[in-house]
Amino acid sequence: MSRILSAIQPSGTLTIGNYLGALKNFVELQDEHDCLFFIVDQHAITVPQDRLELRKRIKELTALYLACGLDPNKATIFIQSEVPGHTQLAWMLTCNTSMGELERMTQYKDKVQKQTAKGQGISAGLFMYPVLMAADILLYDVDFVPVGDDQKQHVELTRDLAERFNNRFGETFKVPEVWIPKRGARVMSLQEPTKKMSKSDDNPRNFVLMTDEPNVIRKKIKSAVTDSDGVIAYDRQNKPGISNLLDIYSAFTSESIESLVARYEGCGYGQFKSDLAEIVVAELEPIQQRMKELLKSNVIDEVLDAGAKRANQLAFKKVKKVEHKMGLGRKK
Ligand code: AQP
Repeated sequence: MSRILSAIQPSGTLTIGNYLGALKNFVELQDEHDCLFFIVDQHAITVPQDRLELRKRIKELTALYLACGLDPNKATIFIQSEVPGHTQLAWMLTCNTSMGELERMTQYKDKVQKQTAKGQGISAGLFMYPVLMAADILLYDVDFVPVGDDQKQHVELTRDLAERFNNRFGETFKVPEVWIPKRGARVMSLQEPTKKMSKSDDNPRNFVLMTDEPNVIRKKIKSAVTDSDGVIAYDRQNKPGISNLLDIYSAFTSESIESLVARYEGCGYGQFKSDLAEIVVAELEPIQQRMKELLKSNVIDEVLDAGAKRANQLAFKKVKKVEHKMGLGRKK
């Protein structure tokens, strides 16, 4: 059975971008693979976070994982900071990573721009983010890493670091493959469809949150930016707004883009948006209901305790192996 790992930052309430690019696929993968799904709170603090908000979001994200259908009997669900092996391995990998490799990371460059625009400084943690992510992955000998398009470059760096380490110190890490979902890999902002939908975006009209009320969802989708020619066609370059909505529709329903375009031929954007809004509401409402129930129960703590226990067992072994290979500590 192959092993799969993926994680989400509790840096805001999840958007339908995170859902379609990550969470929805996790649920399908857990039946056939040994899955580790976790919450990367140490990644979230690479940009400033409010302490109490962060705690709340970690719990809500766990509830959302479970409400979307992740089953703790099939998948290991845990919080990154409760498994010290992640930062231990990250340091050892940092010492085998060049500054140039990290400077090339697109997400780092984007985040620097965002932070600068907000008048906030750039932490060294933001720069090191991809190495911590590589440690997250390499600790567990995973076969596949399912991620949205935006994280592909980070997984490629992980592969380079693993290969370099194996060449220098002998076979230590499994080199993971990136797994990009067929649909929903890159959901774009509703108001600025040439940029990615992100949970930490300052403009709430740019995203639909997993916890948005039905009427808020309807309003956001109906006011999504399109174009003036009124033809429902897929053209990312020239019609980014409607193409993004087609992608979202297709990812929610699994209906192909070609079939949607044919079915909506001659229809206006208004009808299309209104149908899409109802599809999104119908999928999110039951998830929101389950999430509320879970947040009132003890289930979340039980799941996270069990998950941390298993993840720590796996991580400890790998950290010891890497320390040994690099000559750290004493030989016992
Ligand atoms: N717009 C997106 N479309 C498809 N997939 C996406 N993902 C993120 N945005 C989209 C996927 O969601 C998973 C979790 O991402 P993350 O929280 O670890 O970090 P991120 O990629 O930086 O996501 P955000 O929403 O943009 O967070 P912030 O705003 O905090 O930076 C990943 O698998 C990612 O590919």
